[in-house]
Amino acid sequence: MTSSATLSPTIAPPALDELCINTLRFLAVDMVQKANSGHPGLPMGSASMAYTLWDRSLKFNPHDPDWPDRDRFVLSAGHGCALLYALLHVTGFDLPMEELKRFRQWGSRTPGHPEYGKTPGVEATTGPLGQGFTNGVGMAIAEVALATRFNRPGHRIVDHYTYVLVSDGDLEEGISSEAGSDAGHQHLGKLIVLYADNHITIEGSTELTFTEDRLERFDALGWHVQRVERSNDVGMVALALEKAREETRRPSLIAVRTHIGFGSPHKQDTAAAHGEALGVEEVRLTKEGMGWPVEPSFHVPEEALEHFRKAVARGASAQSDWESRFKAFALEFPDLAAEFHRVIDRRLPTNWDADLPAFSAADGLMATRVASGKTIAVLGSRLPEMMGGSADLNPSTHTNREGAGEFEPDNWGGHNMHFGIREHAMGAILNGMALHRGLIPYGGTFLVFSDYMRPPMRLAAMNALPVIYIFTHDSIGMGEDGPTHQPVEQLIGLRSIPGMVVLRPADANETVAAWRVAIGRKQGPVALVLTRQGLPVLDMNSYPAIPDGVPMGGYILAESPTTGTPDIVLIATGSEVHLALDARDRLLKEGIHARVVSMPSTNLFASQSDDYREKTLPADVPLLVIEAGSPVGWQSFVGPKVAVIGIDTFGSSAPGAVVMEHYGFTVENVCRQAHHVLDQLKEKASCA
Ligand SMILES: Cc1ncc(C[n+]2csc(CCOP(=O)(O)OP(=O)(O)O)c2C)c(N)n1
Repeated sequence: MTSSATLSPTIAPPALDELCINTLRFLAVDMVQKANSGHPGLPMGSASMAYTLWDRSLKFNPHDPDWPDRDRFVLSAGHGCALLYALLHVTGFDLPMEELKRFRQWGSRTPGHPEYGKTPGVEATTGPLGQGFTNGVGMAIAEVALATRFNRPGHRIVDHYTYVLVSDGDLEEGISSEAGSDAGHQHLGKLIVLYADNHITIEGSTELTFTEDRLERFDALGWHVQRVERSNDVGMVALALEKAREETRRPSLIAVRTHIGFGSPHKQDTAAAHGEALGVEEVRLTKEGMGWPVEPSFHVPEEALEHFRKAVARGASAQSDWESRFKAFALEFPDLAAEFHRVIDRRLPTNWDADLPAFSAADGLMATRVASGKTIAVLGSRLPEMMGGSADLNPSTHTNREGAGEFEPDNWGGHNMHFGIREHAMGAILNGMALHRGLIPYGGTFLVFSDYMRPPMRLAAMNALPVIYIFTHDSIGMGEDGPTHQPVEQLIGLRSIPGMVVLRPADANETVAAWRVAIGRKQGPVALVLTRQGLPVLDMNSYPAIPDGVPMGGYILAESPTTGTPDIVLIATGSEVHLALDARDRLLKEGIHARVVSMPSTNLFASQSDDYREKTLPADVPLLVIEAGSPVGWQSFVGPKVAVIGIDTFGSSAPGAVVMEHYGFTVENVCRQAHHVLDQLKEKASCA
């Protein structure tokens, strides 16, 4: 079998390697052709380097894809997933041929982009370019953090590499510079990135858009860089991988000159190898040109399969070797071994929340960000798997844990992370850490900058990753920095992400309860939305409902002063809850009986029973929402008949209290609006 000499100046690899590589290529070609949808180009060009990695280096066990000390492999260029599915199938993962034949079809385990949790062996959901690369950085961080925590002299129980396959798009995306900078700075020597340097993106040649010297760029970021000119040269790729592993202080980038659509007479090295099947005729020509049988499709030569399937025995042996080493470790360090399993399984220790702080009115005004910091301090002492920080805002977000040490180059035992001013990368690194398992990752920034990390937050929610976000400076109440820093539409934006739990606590005690929810929720991300400004503490003696109420998302904080049905329910979140309580007192003097419902989480409230929601917000009682954010969405959270005091512009620069007043967040205005709601109802009733 030979490569078409006219197409590419490649050195023919030994016959079995080539047979295996072509098996991968044509499985991918046939998958895309049968689905009549997908990207054949990248798999055809990158099959050789992916094969080399999987055949010569990658430590994995197809029969136990979750073995904790496996190497991680992330296909960041998720559009090329046909290649990954082919690899998983031939090496013996639970992905039968029927699934390859159902590529991109309803209910298959071979979706259009790799989806974590759907396909055994898929380590991360990828497709949005740049995310997988950065997940890899997070995974490599998790590896060094856990190795530092658990390994002991003579016992290396955490010792694996993170490999990522990236395309031009991954490296064009800005996040790759953020994450690349962080990885270089952190000396993540066990992160190895293979770059499919094929000079083509969707619109054509990379000459159109991407002309910097990529290797020099990564060199400048502190990476070890190599170039392999011929991707089909298995020996050279293997050698580069070996050199990358020998380099322990710098992450590695190996730019491999690949050819998109390799072997296709009319599509190789063109953008036409993207985004659609080659076409029946082109598939035939390609197969014929490379000496591959045109029929049957999905052909896997026995010899190739036999070779690929050696991965099963190899993986089993690697894992059993690790297991015996782990046994020896457990004999010497039984507590540490139990702890390792606990964190990998995401189990919480008993009494993890036993002595969380309880605040009282005597604590005076306290911003919820401050209460959060105090809670993190206690949680962290109970949960050494907590690791996080902020995008250069620790003093503002209160995300630093005193005494917990800094996670810094060559001092990977610290728990406090410094992501730098790189929110986007922070989000995707947190995802990588969660995907790796063994850590509870958290990251903070101002709420308004959560927009910079929307893509990874979306993926965290899609993949039910337990990542915690700490978003402070949560409204116009943050004051002087003005509209650029005053979030308005971010709350509704976060709430609209399916699976994201957003909690905006009203005071220090609700903040503690919110943290309890966040840590207890092992599936899916949680955003804690916290104030910059001080707020009165809701004393638990007066408001005993807080600990049980917060997990419900919304609860009766202060019942209407008279028994029976209230005249109106004031629903408030975060800093506006105090306003609602004050308004309730004043309304009473004006003859109106108001109930105050604190609603830290609309998402959690929506998941309660109809009965609970009806008891909290009776259908026949008018509702008035007070929230210093966009009014959009409340109708779908609490019902169509709701009035909202919100903000539908961008805020203003002035002291926070002044801004709040100007935008109508005053007791007077709340009472006025309550009267207005009730007057309108009366009017309607009299007209009826
Ligand atoms: C963030 C993001 N933007 C846009 C896309 C759509 N898209 C899919 S592949 C691709 C570019 C493909 O070029 P390259 O990354 O070089 O991959 P290759 O040509 O090697 O297949 C684009 C723009 C995407 N998947 N993610």
